[in-house]
Amino acid sequence: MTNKLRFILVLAMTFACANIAAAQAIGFVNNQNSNSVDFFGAVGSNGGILNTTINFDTALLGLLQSTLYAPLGVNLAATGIFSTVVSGVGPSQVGTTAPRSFGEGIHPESKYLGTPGDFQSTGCFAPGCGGSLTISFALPVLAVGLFTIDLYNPPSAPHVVTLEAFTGQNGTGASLGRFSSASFNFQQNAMYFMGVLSPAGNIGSVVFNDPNDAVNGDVIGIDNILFAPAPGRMVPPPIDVSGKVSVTQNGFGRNRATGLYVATMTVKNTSNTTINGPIEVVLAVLSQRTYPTAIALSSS
Ligand SMILES: [Ca+2]
Ligand SMILES: [Ca+2]
Repeated sequence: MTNKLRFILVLAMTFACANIAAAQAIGFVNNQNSNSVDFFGAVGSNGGILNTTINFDTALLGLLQSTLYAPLGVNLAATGIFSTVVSGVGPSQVGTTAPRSFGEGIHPESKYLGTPGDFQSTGCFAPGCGGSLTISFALPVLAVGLFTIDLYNPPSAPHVVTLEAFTGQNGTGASLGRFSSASFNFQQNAMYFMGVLSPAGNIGSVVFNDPNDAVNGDVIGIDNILFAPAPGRMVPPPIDVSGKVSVTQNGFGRNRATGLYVATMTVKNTSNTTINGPIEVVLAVLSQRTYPTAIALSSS
């Protein structure tokens, strides 16, 4: 077989952003009535655009599917009470201890993450009444936030929940900051927002943690996860660097075991400048009978 392939090479350039320092992130937890408003403003002033589509309203009731929002580049890993999608206004627990807050309003009836059990009057004291929700992103993001429902956290009987951001996925890498809930009683069913923003746009995941409240039996829900992709992490369009490289290829040889014709192509940087990856090689003008079935890449 003669070489009937013609190669056009396109290399994608990426901006030098591999060494972003783990700068401290900013928390939005202290203004119990307007955290989300502050968060919206900060996202905008940092050039971000919020994605507000994660509201669980298209989810099936029951066990949360971790890949439900995979098309958005979001993975959800839940434990305890946040493993379940339920429907309603919230846990509706009773308790009038001051200081009370309506937060950012009463949660409208809809699907959310929470326990399917009814603990309105009795409380829920078992270890499984707490839980965690780890939100990971395929590409690092600028900011993440969520609404809690029915949190009972007065100073006299604290049930502190936290939101911590990390540079890596699944709560790995460097911590960018850990933020605790405000000391108010948000029962019944008031929404309280907790958010975190990293100006470096390097949040790989956030971990929301609800320790079991064995004293008060408080249970909460989670709804409406908001996030903003990092503007600096948007993938730049590919740049044609064919003129900076040489392309050589040996002739096709037939592998008797597989019956496939195999060739090796070498791409060499012949310029005096560095070419940053990722690298794409585009094969063009393939004949109808000559096309690659598999391509393996290596570099040296
Ligand atoms: Ca919802
Ligand atoms: Ca509660």
